[in-house]
Amino acid sequence: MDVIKEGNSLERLVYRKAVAKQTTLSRKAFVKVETLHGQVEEAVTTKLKNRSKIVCFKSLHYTVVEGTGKVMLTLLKRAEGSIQFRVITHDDTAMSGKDYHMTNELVTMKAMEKEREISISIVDDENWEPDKDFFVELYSADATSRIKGEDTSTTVTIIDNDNPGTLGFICRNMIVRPRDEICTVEIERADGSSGEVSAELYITANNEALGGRPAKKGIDWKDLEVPKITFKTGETRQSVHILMPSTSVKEEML
Ligand SMILES: [Ca+2]
Ligand SMILES: [Ca+2]
Repeated sequence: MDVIKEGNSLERLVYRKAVAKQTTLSRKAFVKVETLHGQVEEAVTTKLKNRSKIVCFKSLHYTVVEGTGKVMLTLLKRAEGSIQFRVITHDDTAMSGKDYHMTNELVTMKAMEKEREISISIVDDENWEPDKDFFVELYSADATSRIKGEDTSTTVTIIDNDNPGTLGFICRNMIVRPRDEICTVEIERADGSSGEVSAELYITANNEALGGRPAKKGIDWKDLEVPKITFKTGETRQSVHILMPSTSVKEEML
């Protein structure tokens, strides 16, 4: 079996599908996968009972990486002659304005035109978020009803491309001197810095700090006025200053 590694967003997407293909008993959804401009579309392989006789989507599921900026959908005309219809988006877990741009577009396909590509804009934000879906559906020109057929509705899945990283102490064991009045603790955000992240900070006594006597709150250290740290997008390092009102002997704070 090939070794499959997870890399950037598009590789991650193909990776997920490859893993799913190897683990699922049903291969219907994975018979044909095409990659184009950061999106993957699964061709319709199941025999639908009720297909549209007028116009339909070529694929019932498109998956696009958030940073691609748009998803391209292919429409197939089945009716003879010229037709007019609307392409309308609907929220599912993805919200219009926040995750993609709402579309309500009147489309005309001429008699000789059999296929049409349309695009829907995807919002590339800086926040980590789970993968989200929205629907695109084909309606009558006056927008009163959806065109009959299982293939007049398609799902678009947006794959997040942001990595919030992880927070950790740069030094896990610090020794402070008797004359120090402040203990400065450095916190690093590693392996990604997309979006705002925060963490709460608690200080607890180390029972071994003072030769067997626990360090005492209020004497050996003071709690932080704001026990929370927040990193903005792109911020990777911050310092927290802990006051030590009565440090007389060597002690460990954390
Ligand atoms: Ca992004
Ligand atoms: Ca995002």
